[in-house]
Amino acid sequence: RKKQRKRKMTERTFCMIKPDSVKRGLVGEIIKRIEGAGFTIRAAKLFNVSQEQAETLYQEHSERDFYQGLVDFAMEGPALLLVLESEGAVQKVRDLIGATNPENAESGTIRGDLGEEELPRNLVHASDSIKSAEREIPIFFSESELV
Ligand code: FUP
Repeated sequence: RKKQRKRKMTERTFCMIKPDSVKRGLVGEIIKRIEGAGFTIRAAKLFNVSQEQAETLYQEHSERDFYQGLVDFAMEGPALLLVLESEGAVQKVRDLIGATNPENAESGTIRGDLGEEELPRNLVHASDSIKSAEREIPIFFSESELV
């Protein structure tokens, strides 16, 4: 039935409130937007990302000229790591965050409203697919850390 086809699946996605956000004191504002959009927080920890974790997270970009800067940035200070759950969570959190480059991100989005610096300093990371979420969550969380 039409109604059933339209129903979105409950999904989990990985989200990282990056070191620039933590340094700028934007954690509360960003969490407020995440909760306001209806996500359930399944895991959260303030964490110093290791080199191995940063390299693994961004492995798809390893041949790009911005890769080293991106890895260094992920490690430059604590980040708030999250597992978020909602119907259609992967797309929903990406809509909330906005375009990769804050300069191009629409107002109303986290990057559009709060982004003030140049790439890679774009405040938040979120998985781009369910497959990515399933790969990224275990880089940072063990099963027992998910509530
Ligand atoms: P997004 O999924 O929106 O985070 O963007 P991408 O997967 O395309 O890029 C991952 C990260 O690489 C971005 F968060 C920032 C960084 N990046 C740069 O530093 N320079 C670029 O030209 C593109 C991406």
